[in-house]
Amino acid sequence: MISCEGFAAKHVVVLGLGKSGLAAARALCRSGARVLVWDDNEASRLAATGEALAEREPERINWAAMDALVLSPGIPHTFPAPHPAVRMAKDAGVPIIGDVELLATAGSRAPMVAITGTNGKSTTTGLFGHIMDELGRDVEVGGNLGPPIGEMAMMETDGLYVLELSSYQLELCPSARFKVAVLLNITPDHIDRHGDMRGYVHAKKNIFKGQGFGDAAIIGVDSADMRAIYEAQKALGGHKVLPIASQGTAPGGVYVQDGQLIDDIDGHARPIMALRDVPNLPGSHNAQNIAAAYAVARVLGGDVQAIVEGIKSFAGLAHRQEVVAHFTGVTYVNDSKATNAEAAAKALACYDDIYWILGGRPKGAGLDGLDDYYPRVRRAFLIGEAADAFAGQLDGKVAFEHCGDLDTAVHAARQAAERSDCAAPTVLLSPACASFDQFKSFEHRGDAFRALVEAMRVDHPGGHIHPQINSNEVTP
Ligand code: UMA
Repeated sequence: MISCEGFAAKHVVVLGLGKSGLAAARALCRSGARVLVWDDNEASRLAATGEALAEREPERINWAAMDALVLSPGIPHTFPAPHPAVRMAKDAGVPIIGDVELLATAGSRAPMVAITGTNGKSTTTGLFGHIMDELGRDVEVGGNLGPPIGEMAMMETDGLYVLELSSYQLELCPSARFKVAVLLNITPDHIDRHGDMRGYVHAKKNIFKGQGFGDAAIIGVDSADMRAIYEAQKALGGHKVLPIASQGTAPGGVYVQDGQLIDDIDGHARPIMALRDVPNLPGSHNAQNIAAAYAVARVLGGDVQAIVEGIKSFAGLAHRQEVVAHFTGVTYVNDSKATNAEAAAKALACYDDIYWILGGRPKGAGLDGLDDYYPRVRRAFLIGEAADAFAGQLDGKVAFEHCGDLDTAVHAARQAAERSDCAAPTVLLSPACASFDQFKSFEHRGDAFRALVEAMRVDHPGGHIHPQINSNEVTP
């Protein structure tokens, strides 16, 4: 657990008792801070009763006597409206920080690598953490994915913190200085929390804020907007700035061309590996993640061959195009994390002859933008609240059937796939929907898919079940 000695004997309010807040409160208490906690949700407060944390409603706190407010990432401090406690803290001049600031001020001399971006940050973080692990580096991987910051261990100079950071977290860590900061891409997301796209981009760019001589910024340049961010960072001088690209070249950086990963960091473009040798990270979206993780490992002095071995041995992340099993000629893929059409598109692009399980609680524009992938889909199996709407969108384009629930859909998809004359059919759970109509979370839905597939496979002992990837661990 991180030590927050700088907060010893300080009065700190922790708002939000979810994953991040609870871990922060525990770390602060252990470091001798005088901690008051609050959560607006009674159930969350009840869940924390065994923790012996002093609860106090924000209205009853003497804010003038407080030294900091530690805000959970999910709690708004600007848009759409600041939480009342934030207003009270601001009026009293109390600094508002997040858990990343606790790590940044913890006094560990282990460098921090931070990874952000709208898409791919979890995979890049997991992959890079795995590479470092394979290279024998002492790593702590966590943040927005995996263990919360407060639960991370204190490390010495030879350790390395590998942090996936959200735009929310990047707004509340004013002292953080990242040895390597990665910004993969930015497309509209979380606009409600940042006011507009400018606010979102501004939050993301905080990742570079504390950097100076000896640090490196690695920036995806696949779009004009991202290229502009790259050029602006380069113009600042001081830190090293490297481009990465999954489409087109990136002189002085790392890029993917004709399926090959190219390293041009030293100005001598050389092919490093074929991406087809990384079966657990399929698709062009993963090309950028691989380029980024490779670039960070190289910047930190990793041996090229060892990095390549690390990339090849990465098992992937749970619920993201996770190969669950292969039997009777059918491959089963769990992509439960795909909660919208954009995410589902990435999986649909990777396989031919797809038996597609989709549906759940619909989001935004439903299946808009997926038409190009329909020739790959042999049949769709609809579940959950979105079934009728999706049937309307698929009508005349893809054969489909209403299955109601996941259990029925998995069995129907299996039967259809096994009876097909396709050489390598894939049963793909990529729902393009939230899970909350039938499951607690996308993890719960993905686990249910795995359990159903494993149960079916009992009749086919010749097949292969891939070991489950632990969703709480980022490094496998
Ligand atoms: N709460 C209040 N008042 C409010 C709002 C929330 O008291 O007005 C309380 C809730 O009752 C709840 C707690 O705050 O008990 C939840 O806090 P939180 O939403 O920050 O959730 P945590 O469980 O602490 O999880 C957070 C991140 N959540 C968000 O950013 C929304 C987790 O990222 C992260 O894994 C975790 O900290 C550990 O660092 C999740 C996420 O969805 C995966 N992230 C977004 C994303 O990836 O797009 C950014």
